[in-house]
Amino acid sequence: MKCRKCGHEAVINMRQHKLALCGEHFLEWVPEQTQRFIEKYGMFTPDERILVAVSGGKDSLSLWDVLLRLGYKADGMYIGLGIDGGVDYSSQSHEMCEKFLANIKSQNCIPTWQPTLHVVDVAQLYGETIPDVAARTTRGRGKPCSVCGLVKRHVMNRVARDGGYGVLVTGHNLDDEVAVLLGNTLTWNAGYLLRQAPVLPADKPGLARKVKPFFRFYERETAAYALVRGIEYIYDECPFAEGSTSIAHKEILNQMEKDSPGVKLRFYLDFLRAREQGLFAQQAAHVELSACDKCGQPTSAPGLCAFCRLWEGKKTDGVGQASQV
Ligand code: Q46
Ligand code: ZN
Ligand code: ZN
Repeated sequence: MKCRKCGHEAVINMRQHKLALCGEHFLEWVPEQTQRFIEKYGMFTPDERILVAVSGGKDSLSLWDVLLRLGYKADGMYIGLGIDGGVDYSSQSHEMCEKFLANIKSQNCIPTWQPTLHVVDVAQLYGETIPDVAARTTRGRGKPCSVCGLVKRHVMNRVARDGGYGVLVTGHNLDDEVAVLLGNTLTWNAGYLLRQAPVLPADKPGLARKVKPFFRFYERETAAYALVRGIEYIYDECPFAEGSTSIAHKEILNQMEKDSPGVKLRFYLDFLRAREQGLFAQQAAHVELSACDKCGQPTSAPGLCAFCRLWEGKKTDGVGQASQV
């Protein structure tokens, strides 16, 4: 397979675009496309300070790399979840983020910005690791993912607000988005479908807008970018991801993609179109958010938000203090 631009050996063939590219041209193509998506979906402007949630994985580190190379004022945020899983998962992923930062700074390839990495250690700040909180609460029964998602959302909002960032950026790729879309469609969860988008406006004044600049890239493309660019990342998935429905959905969708290249991208873009045309307009009218009595973040329940309720339980159980919340 030859590169469409220069005729050299291609490193990737993207069947859904009928496009094969060599390493050099692929490293140009990914930032170009990212910039196109940023503009097309009105994600952010070069003046805004951007907070990128990095996990040490290929998607988020590649995204931070691309945004910095494009000249955006992008800082990173790493959340230490305290997950070991026999592979020292959290410490390793933290190390990858630090390595990435040191590396990119030393390469002198960032036009203007001096990026920093914010590190939030959940156990240090709130007194317990994610698996510990999960084991103690009904929400975490069985798997810690629900608690983990809740804590990550809260911490991300908090760091963005405290740091004065207008935009919070995550590395979700098309495979992630389509797997969630399939799950939400199978249950026709209109509330979740309404909240699934590449750009989510801030829920409340002072909170950050949430955007996903890589949402149109297939996972194999972000992996290829990291590889060709020489970005070291953690290969292991979080040990709790094993056996999840979203992984099962990804496999089914990949099978469909094999038979019909582009089906994943079309599924997602057609959903966005339907959403824009008002498919969930009725649900939108019914969502009302108020500020949590304790932390001030938006919540659909009156009184305390779900995050603060997690640590309330801890207090009544007498396990420790949640005073830093
Ligand atoms: S980190 Fe957290 Fe994921 Fe691990 S515990 Fe589940 S939600 S799988 S993205
Ligand atoms: Zn080429
Ligand atoms: Zn709260």
